[in-house]
Amino acid sequence: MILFNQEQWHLSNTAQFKGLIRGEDINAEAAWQQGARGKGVRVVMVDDGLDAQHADLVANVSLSASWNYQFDIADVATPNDSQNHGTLVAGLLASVESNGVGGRGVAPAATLAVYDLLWSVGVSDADIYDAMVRNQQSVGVSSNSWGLIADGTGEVNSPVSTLWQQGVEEGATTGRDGKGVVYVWSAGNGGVGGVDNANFDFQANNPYVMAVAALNGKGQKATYSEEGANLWLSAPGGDVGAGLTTTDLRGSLGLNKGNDANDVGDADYTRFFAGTSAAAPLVAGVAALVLSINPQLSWRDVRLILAQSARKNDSSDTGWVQTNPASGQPVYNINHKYGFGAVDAGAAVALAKNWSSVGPMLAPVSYTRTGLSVTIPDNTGAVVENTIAVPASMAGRVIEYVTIEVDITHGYIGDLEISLIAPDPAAPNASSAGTRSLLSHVRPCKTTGGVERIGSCLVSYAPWTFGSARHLGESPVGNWTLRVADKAGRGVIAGRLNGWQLTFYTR
Ligand SMILES: [Ca+2]
Ligand SMILES: [Ca+2]
Ligand SMILES: [Ca+2]
Repeated sequence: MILFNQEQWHLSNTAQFKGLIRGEDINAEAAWQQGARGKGVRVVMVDDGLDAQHADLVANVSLSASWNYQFDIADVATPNDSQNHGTLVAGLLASVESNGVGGRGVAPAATLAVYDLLWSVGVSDADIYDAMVRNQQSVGVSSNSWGLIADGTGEVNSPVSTLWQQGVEEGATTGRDGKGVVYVWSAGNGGVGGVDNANFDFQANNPYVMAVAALNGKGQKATYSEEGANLWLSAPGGDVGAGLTTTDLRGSLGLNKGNDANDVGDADYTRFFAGTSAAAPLVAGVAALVLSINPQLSWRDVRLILAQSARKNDSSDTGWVQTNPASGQPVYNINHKYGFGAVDAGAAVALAKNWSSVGPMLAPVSYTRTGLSVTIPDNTGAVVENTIAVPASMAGRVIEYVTIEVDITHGYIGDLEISLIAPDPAAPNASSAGTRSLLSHVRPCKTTGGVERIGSCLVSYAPWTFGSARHLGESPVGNWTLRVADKAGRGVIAGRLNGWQLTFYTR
């Protein structure tokens, strides 16, 4: 038997491989030392099946709590060679510790269920909804390393059905006896060359999920990881040459077929899992640790704890700024590459122990501008601005998330830079120092094969809803400014801002 604890750098980075920097990990040991193991917490992973009899998983897997959407039975699909993803994710979440084999999951005593949705034949929108709400009274954390939108095109694609959105809202609102299911989502792997943005994905930018970006072994953005104002957290996701070590389909199936001298010697494991698919379950595991220490926490408490306890990784990066907190609220470090920073299990568990649950979420409040018809000149340097004044009657509210729906007609949206500027509480009549959310960046739109294609960006933002985590803890009161600029000459045609809507999710 071979133990891989020592090489799981995402848990404890001792610079055990070339190119790693000591300490760039999730600080798992500090959480475990406080007694947090994930015990009593059910974590559901929505994925493509699982090698449920794997020696390092079997003790934590609940088949009766799982669901196979192909056959509609409480079971897990028997994986084949093209369905190895779930087994990789599962090991990061909840590999059994101290069992003499393999490695450890972040939450090594959590109960693990898999909703076998991906690649299943005959999956419907109703199944996708079901995967968000099934057994919602018993599910603590829902770990999602998948998406309905292809990564890496720079396009936006509106959902054809709203059932998925209904599912996460319902699970967060009524799940777990009203405390809510904690939804964790991979931010996306389309970040190479700055093409994709996590905000071009209606799942990763939904108010009821936490989007997770990926770090390399130096604590910096993995090459593929997507940036976005909607990012909540970051976690190790590995990169070329330094993947994460986890369970693999046994024997010659999966990533490790037993014939790669660079992989681990036991073909039931691999050291080459990388992606935001790997980062998301690490955060889901930390959420399970937090809930095992304090089961009364709501989904919003967990999010606030993870944000406040996150570590400012890659601290010399110029993208770090601080929020302008409402009265009595903490200051958060934020970065479009990292959200609130690298998840810190030890700090999160410590904070969770004495956390006072925040009050209920108030009904979202929207402000809308319609019928604007403002011309966006083509690549002239001009910036179009429009402002929404949020009245003092909103004083006392504390922002937890903001969505921004824009209605923009344009010939090539890859040319557009779109930002939201929050009020500056120190200077109510000037917006220059308010927190900025970059919603859309200038990029080439591509085919899923990576070929630049003007036609891919012909779908206007008409409408498109962006999300921002970056105003957490701020007050909504004051002038919010939308800035739109066409900053490149592709597509030639001038565009038009028709309207926009700002929605505040607050307590
Ligand atoms: Ca083990
Ligand atoms: Ca294998
Ligand atoms: Ca243009």
